[in-house]
Amino acid sequence: MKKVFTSKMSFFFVAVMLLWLKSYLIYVNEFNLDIKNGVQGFLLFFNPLSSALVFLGFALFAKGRRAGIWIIIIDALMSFLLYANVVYYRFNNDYITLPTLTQTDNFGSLGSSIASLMNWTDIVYALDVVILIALFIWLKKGWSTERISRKKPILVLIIGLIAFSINLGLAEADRPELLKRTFDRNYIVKYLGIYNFTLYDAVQNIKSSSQRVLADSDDITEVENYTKNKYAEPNPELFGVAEGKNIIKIHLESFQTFLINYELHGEEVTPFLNSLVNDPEQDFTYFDNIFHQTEQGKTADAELITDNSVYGLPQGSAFVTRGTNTYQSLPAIINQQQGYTSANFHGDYKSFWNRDEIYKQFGIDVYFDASYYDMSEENVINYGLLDKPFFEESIPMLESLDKPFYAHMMTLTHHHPYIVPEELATIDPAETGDKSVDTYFQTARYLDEALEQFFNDLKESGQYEDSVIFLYGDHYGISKNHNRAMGEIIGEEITPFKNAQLQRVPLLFKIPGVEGMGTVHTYGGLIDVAPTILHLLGIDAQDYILFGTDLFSDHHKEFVPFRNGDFITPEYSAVSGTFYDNKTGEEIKPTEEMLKMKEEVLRELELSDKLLNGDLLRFYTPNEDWTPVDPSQYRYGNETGVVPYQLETEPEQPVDSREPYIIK
Ligand code: GP9
Ligand code: MN
Repeated sequence: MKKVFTSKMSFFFVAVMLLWLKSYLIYVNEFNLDIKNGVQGFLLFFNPLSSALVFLGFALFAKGRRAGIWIIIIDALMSFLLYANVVYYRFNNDYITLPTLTQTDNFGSLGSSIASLMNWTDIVYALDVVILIALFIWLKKGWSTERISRKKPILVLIIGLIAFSINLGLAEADRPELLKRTFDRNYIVKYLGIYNFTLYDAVQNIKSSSQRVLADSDDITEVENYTKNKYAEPNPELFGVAEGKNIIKIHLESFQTFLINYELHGEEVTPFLNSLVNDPEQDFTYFDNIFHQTEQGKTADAELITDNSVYGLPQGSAFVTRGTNTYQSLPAIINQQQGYTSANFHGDYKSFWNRDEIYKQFGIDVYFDASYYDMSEENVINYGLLDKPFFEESIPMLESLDKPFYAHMMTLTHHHPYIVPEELATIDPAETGDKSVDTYFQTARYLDEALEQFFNDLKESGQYEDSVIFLYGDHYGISKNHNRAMGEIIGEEITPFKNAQLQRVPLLFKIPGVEGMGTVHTYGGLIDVAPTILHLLGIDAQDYILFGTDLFSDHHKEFVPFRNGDFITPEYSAVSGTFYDNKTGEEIKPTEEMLKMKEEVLRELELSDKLLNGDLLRFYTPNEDWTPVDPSQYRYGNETGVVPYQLETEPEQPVDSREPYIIK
């Protein structure tokens, strides 16, 4: 027995078999790869083989015992990559890409999230490495010190590459242009496996950095032609109605539309938000067919999309990978056109999502990050400050801003894994047995209460009546991984069609002097926010490169691209290449027109990527009034010796002794 394994080749094959088996088991158990036919099922099983042969095969070039050590090292690294993806996937329903990896700040802050995503049973995923090490130690003396003939590793690599070619050939036959159209990472993992996906992702990223170097001023023309052609003229009745009004933009973390008017245990989950939607006296206009369109960048994508009307990138977060680009962002436009001061409020530290860098490019005047708030232990949970103290402490900061202002309040407590201290929970959890889903309703309730408190405070401080207030959900809170529990909540099976419909997020507007329009069913996305705001202020969106259109315009284009190339119109939805009738949810055969629409969606996404990857706005001048934003003019953070922003008035109750405000 021992003799069999002392052969380096046998040890190698044991390692290959174990890694192959483990990878396949993980694909099946952990990832939701949506296998549609026999070829896909076979490839899912087959794809780890070539990676195991090729990567582990390199170890065979080493001499004697070292070959064994290298096999173990490479195997451990590949296992680590695989497991890191498992943990990442459990939360994000997605795979790790190079840009998300370089965002170590973000990973670090995930803290409690990461722990809650790991199970003790995951130990089985390390068993193969343990077996290899044990085997290696057991074989210690018997291991031959000779270098095996080079022919063997070369043969192994050739076999590995042949296996890969067969794999790729079958994949391309089942899914043409798999590697060209990279909107959906799930496909690449399904067909080629996680290891090849990681390599592919690295190559893609190197390519995109070279895109900036290669881009020139001609490239912007193509984008400009597209967005100008898509532009929708303003609704004359609303154009300029909000000129000079303060704007308060409220980011509802992880808030999906299904929560509106949803009842759990016979109780409304979000009675306050429901009252804004249902009570005409509140004068809100509620859009119930808005989709989030975000990707891996999550919150950061939602911020990017709403302020710039450009899509996030298919991989990673543009906030990080395109953080030094030139932008012509809403805060800068309204500052230059109408003298608006812009401020972001958020109970997390400024470096998260690289905000402290990219906000400078957006021309955001002040960033009230965690360093301005009382972050003592009882106030903080999960990612940062609880929403109630957040809103409460924000009031004096808001009051201190030069008017008119554009204030972006970003909530945080309603964030996975949806933890709310017992004493703050005012609704019982749901009872699906899926923890994230069950407590989702409790943090949603807490957010709703925090909002009510904020609205009351705004009224008291005289900031409510005359301000534009708009609220939006940033992205989904319950991912596909929780389809079983979600099915129980919604009372129907979550099919791919239904899942797409669940990507709705609420969007609500209150515009001073304009009667609330109740519930409006226009289809749109977060991409449409910036042009809508510009037109309310009386600034024509036409001058700027914006991929969305004014939601109040009669010419608004009602197709909503998702970042992965899926899209939704009022009549039908295109999900993973299949078309569905919105009314029945049944599959339909696409008409010419639908296929054309699909091409347009892909083109729009491609142009948006081109704009960001080529940093093309550096070549664009919107009009003669435009002054490029100078990032060196901005500085954020309430640190000693730094005077980032001076409040006009002393807040009534200074927060502890940390000198949170610098008083003029
Ligand atoms: C962190 C917060 C959460 O500051 O905005 O971001 P998300 O995880 O939703 O992208
Ligand atoms: Mn978010």
